[in-house]
Amino acid sequence: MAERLGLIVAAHGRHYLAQADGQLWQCVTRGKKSDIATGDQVRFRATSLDQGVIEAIQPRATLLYRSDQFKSKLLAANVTQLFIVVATEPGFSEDLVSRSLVAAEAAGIRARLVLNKIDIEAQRESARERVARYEALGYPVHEVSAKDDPAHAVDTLRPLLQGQSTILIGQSGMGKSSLVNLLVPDADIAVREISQRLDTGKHTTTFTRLYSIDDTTSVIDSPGFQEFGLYHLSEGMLERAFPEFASHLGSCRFYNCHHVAEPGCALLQAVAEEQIDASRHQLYLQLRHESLQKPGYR
Ligand SMILES: Nc1nc2c(ncn2[C@@H]2O[C@H](COP(=O)(O)OP(=O)(O)OP(=O)(O)O)[C@@H](O)[C@H]2O)c(=O)[nH]1
Ligand SMILES: [Mg+2]
Ligand SMILES: [Zn+2]
Repeated sequence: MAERLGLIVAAHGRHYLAQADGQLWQCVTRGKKSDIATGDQVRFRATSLDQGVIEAIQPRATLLYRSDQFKSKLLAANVTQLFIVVATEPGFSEDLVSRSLVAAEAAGIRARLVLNKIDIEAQRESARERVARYEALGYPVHEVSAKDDPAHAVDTLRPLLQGQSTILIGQSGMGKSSLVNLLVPDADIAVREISQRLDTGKHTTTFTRLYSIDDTTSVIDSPGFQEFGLYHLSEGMLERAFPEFASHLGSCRFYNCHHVAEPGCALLQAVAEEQIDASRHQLYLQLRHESLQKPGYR
């Protein structure tokens, strides 16, 4: 049977749903390969009226992924924009937000923060203070309440989606799916359909799902995560993933400075002078440490 070109709209284990020719195809890979991500364009061969075998992945514009010492986990392919969704309640981890931002920078994907649940007054001011730090670094912050003021949430976020492939990521319970349901007409219906076919059906999101809004606009909902390993990033990639480091790089005494404890390090100097937040430099050191644990690196 003829090969078709499809867009992967859901990935669950080694099962993939491809959208092609106006329908969904349940696809598998050959052998044990599972290196396909939601957002990938693939070539597949139909094996029945709605099933297929993936033959090849088309070249990717971007690839977002996490990794630890042993394996990497693909989040999504070809996304152009990351919405990091945080909430007033439950509280969010700044470590995870910062790691998500580093991942976005390293992948060449623009990032924004969405502070959801601003209707919860008790935590509102402290959450605002915590996201303000990221705003100061140049990442836009958008305050919304999916529940209390859905119209405002749509007015705020919908224009930002146009022409972009946007993924919403964040910890469980922040409101990613609630926002996707507002931004994508009929998203809940689609989720139910996919849940049946991929055999899940819980409230919390268990797989990454892409919704096409029009030819150039899509939105991806993803499961909440607790960890964001970045073992795959080299030292050189790491130092460039912190935008506030940029103006200091190249000014260190040693051209191959690691910015750990070297004399004449411009980054350490900037930290001492409080031009760079010490916690951001600390994260750089931590991520550098992690990437050096990886067997085979360097
Ligand atoms: N008070 C309040 N609750 C909200 C708001 N948005 C979402 N919630 C609630 O927060 C809970 C979690 O929302 P979800 O949209 O499922 O969160 P999620 O980020 O998709 O979570 P995972 O799929 O587990 O990663 C639900 O009970 C929502 O009703 C909001 O703006 N205000
Ligand atoms: Mg969800
Ligand atoms: Zn240095």
